[in-house]
Amino acid sequence: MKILQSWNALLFVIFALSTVCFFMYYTARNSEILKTQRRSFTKEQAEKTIAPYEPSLRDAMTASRTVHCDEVTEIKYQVHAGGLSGKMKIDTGASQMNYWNDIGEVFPVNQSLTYMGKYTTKYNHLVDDAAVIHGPRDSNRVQRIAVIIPFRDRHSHLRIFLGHILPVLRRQGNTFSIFVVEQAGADTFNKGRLMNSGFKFARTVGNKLDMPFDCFIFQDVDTLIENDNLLYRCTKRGLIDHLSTSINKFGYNPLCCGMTVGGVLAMTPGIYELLNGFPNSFWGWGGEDDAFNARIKKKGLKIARPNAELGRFTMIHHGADSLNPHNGGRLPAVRKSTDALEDDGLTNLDTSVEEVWMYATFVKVRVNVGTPPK
Ligand code: UD2
Ligand code: MN
Repeated sequence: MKILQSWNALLFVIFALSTVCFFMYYTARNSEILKTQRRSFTKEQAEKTIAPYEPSLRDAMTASRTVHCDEVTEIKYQVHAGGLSGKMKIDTGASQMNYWNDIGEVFPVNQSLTYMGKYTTKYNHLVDDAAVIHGPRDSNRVQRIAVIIPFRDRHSHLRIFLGHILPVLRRQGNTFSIFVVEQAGADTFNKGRLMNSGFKFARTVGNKLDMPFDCFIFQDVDTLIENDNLLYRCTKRGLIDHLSTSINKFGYNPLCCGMTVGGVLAMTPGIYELLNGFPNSFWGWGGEDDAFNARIKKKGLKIARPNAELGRFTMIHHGADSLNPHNGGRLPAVRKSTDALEDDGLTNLDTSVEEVWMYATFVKVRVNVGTPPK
């Protein structure tokens, strides 16, 4: 009898243990399923987002594009099958894909472009060149994006930036052009004038190509997207998208960049025009972005921001540029800037395009922005 009892006890223990084990296994398995689902959800979501672009994305995934320039015969884009890739490795070292060397400098389009408003007739070289607009061209469903980069003497950054952004823009199925707007000469840097000049230039080129841009992304050359799930596009009608909301330099703290508009900012041309672009009157480092922010508030427009995870960016480490000294008067200037909103910006822009180069993957525009007041 005793033996029977201890057998019963043993069986009970075994039963209890296996129940516990099964329960643990079941929970673990479920959470594994959950994990997988979460993962595949992200992927599905990604695929859904790029669904309208599918045929051309497929092209992009398999294609190497032939660019009609003498020096360049072929550029190969590496695109991950399956679309977006989520968090990306940021390599700010020199080992980035060597787009810069691969592409070389392609013919200057015109040496003597004069005032921006008048140059269009001289622009026939650009008109049917496949190098200007990349990605799907086939339908009016796609958003055509102009990336505008203010630039001078940051070639190492530009090279890293291009190596980093081109696969992202491809992978995301975007239709895009990249305009590097370089300030000519050695006067103090004026980012606002470069933005306005780049905008006007790209707008004219887009119209000339009969492919007007629907979305402008104003982009610092040193600021690199970290999370490929963040689409490089204008997301919602009527809103301005501030993409770079959390930046390594500020410990990814959204309190830093979640209130500013520096780094990477996207909007439709209509909104940019409504804001009269950036003020032209800010010379040197600082203030032009805050003044732009003040314009947005003044016009009662809203800014959309991705969450801190999606909006992660790396700013390549850099020091101060000798030709971009701090603008000492920027704080009062920002405070006053909205008074002059209608008179200081696109409406009174008096810059001129000096030279234009076509590269296989971007257009470089060198602009004479004038000189700062003495
Ligand atoms: C902040 C802002 C930036 C801008 C600037 C003040 C963020 C995340 N960034 O960046 O958007 O408003 O302050 O003006 O808030 N550049 C050149 N050559 C030069 C100088 C500047 O190419 O000699 C270009 C380049 O694209 C650069 C950008 O201008 O990324 C902004 O200048 P910055 O990087 O020196 O400014 P930073 O990092 O303080
Ligand atoms: Mn910077």
